[in-house]
Amino acid sequence: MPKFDRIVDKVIMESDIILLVIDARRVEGSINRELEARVKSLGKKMIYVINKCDLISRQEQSKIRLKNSIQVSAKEHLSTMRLLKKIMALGKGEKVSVGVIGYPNTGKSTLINSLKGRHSALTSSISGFTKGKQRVRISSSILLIDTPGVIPYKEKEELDSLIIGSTDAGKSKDPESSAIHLIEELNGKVERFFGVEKSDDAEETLERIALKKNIVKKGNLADTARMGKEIIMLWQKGKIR
Ligand SMILES: Nc1nc2c(ncn2[C@@H]2O[C@H](COP(=O)(O)OP(=O)(O)OP(=O)(O)O)[C@@H](O)[C@H]2O)c(=O)[nH]1
Ligand SMILES: [Mg+2]
Repeated sequence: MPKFDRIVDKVIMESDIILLVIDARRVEGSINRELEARVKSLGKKMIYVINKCDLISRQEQSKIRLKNSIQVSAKEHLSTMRLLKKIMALGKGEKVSVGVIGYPNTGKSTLINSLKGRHSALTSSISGFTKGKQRVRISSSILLIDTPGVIPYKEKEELDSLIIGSTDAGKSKDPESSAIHLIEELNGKVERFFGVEKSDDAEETLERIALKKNIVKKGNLADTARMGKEIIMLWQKGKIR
């Protein structure tokens, strides 16, 4: 039995083409390998849709190497028509069902709306928003199927999951260490956002940011847990980029 939702598994089985939606800010970390393996084992055609490209620089975009992928921004309608053409080419003019799968909050519903051109799949910045599958016909030959996001199940994926927003900042188990990792990984972006100097010690950076923003607890000590949550939230909302 696959380790993910039955609804998603059913959608994979009934689809001719799968769009695996991933987050451009964390390509490797937002590909669910179980899901990928399942699609491959069923011999389905798959396109990796690297979404939220508006949140990364052109230079970062050019560094991404992934076979059968396309970089888009569902929100800003960048390259979504190219994706549509790709789907039509794979479908060879026949009627096709296209399953849209991926982690929560990667933008599956937004992508469907963008492809349709009219709002018909509900979206939200809160992960886990889409509950059941939803079918959206976008043309006489293409039927898109929206799915609930597949929840990451491994603990080591907690940081990935926070970074792509599959786990809400508020639900982070350890916002302090996650924020510290995030500061390290983003290599200066957080420091730039808050206007503090970059240092090799991300823990200290987090403290300095908290003090600067006056996020303190008793005794005027930096409240790094609260500040950590705030940083993760700003990242999830695309404010820090
Ligand atoms: N910046 C940016 N934000 C995006 C893009 N696509 C989606 N979003 C945002 O990401 C959040 C999640 O979008 P949804 O479309 O609801 O994501 P989903 O994958 O359907 O999420 P679940 O239904 O919870 O699994 C929303 O706040 C969207 O506005 C994009 O291309 N760029
Ligand atoms: Mg959704």
